Amino acid sequence: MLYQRSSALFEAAKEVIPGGVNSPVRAFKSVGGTPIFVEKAKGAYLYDADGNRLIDYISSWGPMLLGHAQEEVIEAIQKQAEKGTSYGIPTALETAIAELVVNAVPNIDKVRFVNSGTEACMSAVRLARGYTGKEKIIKFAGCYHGHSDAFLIQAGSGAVTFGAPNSPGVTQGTAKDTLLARYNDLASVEELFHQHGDAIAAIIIEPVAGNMGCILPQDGFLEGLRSLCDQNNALLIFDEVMTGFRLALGGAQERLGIQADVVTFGKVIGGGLPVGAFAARAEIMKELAPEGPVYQAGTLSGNPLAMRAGLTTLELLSKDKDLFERLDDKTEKLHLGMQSLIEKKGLPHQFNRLGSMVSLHFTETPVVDFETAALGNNDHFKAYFHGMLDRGVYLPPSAFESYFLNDALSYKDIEFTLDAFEDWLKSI
Ligand code: KE4
Repeated sequence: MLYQRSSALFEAAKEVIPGGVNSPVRAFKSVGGTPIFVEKAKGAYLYDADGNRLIDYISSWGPMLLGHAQEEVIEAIQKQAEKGTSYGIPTALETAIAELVVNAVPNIDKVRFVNSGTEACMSAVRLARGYTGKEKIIKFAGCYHGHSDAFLIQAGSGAVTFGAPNSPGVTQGTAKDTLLARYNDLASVEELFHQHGDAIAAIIIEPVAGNMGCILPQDGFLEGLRSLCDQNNALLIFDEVMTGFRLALGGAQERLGIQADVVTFGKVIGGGLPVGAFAARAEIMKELAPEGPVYQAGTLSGNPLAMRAGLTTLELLSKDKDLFERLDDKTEKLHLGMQSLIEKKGLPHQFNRLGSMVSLHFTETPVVDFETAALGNNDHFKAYFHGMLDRGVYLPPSAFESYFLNDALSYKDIEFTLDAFEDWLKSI
């Protein structure tokens, strides 16, 4: 594949944007090489600056569940834009999408819209602290909840890729209120409650982790967190920025049958425009300004263009009952096809998959937490990433990311991907 124009665009970008990107993981630091620059996308395909067509397995890190430039979503955005793009004044549109979210997601009565997953998670923690009157939170090594200070304590995703789990600029004062546990290790959480019990406001967790690659909760783990929160009057926050409206219409709560107290959203809920949200029972949400004392605000929160993109997307999801089954089936075909090919090759490998989230780790050790995810052979991953990219398949440029399949992906695209994988395996 040719990348001349992307390389030139990257050089120009680096002159005026730190690292040439507006989000670190896009810079290909952990896989090496020059990041591609995209010119347009349609359905399951990206079209880069050099005219290469690439099958997209990141779907903008989750939002593009329906595929890129989905006709009804684009048309709805175009029509909404003619009415103006931002008012900073309430609209009926916000109520319409809020009603859809409240009806689709279990255990919530009210939802507040913001502009990113980071904002949603940051606000959810402030709300939990305000509601409980307690200060500490528990997060899990390798889970990523956005770049708010309280979370950049051995964060997953980009920060792990850069091998800098504690980011400079995060103060000790902040760090002391974030306690770290190990994913799938209930004893590590029990120990923290034993040490800090009455000071812990909440546990925040990705119910299915997607920032260490994809990692599933082991049997009893989430149930154990639920009872620890009940025993210690702490709130259970499900960060469903990735899993929300992806694992099921009702997200991980529906798919896994676990009740959270607060749920955060991003990605799919905005249909490709900047939207985050956090939601809970009325008795918790009433603490939020202007009803209650916990402050949270945003100029572009509930922005009509973003609300229209999100509402149209969620309406399409709600009407298409088979969509999640189709996504599950395509993801299973990709997983099992790759698995049989890599088994024949004899390369150490682990696949983790749930719904349309999947990841391949080059290790014999089952990947169940951050430590085991870090055992993956990154040289193999780099070769795999570039080998697939050169054969027209765009995977997440980090071993610590989940793939996100979208509904525009065809079975032919999956066959193409498996052929590319087989060809790469033969080349090493
Ligand atoms: P944003 O602020 O990036 O919208 O959302 C933060 C966030 C919160 N919670 C979870 C579970 C997330 O995965 C994310 C963001 N995900 C990353 C991908 N691992 C976004 C990609 C990026 O950082 O560029």
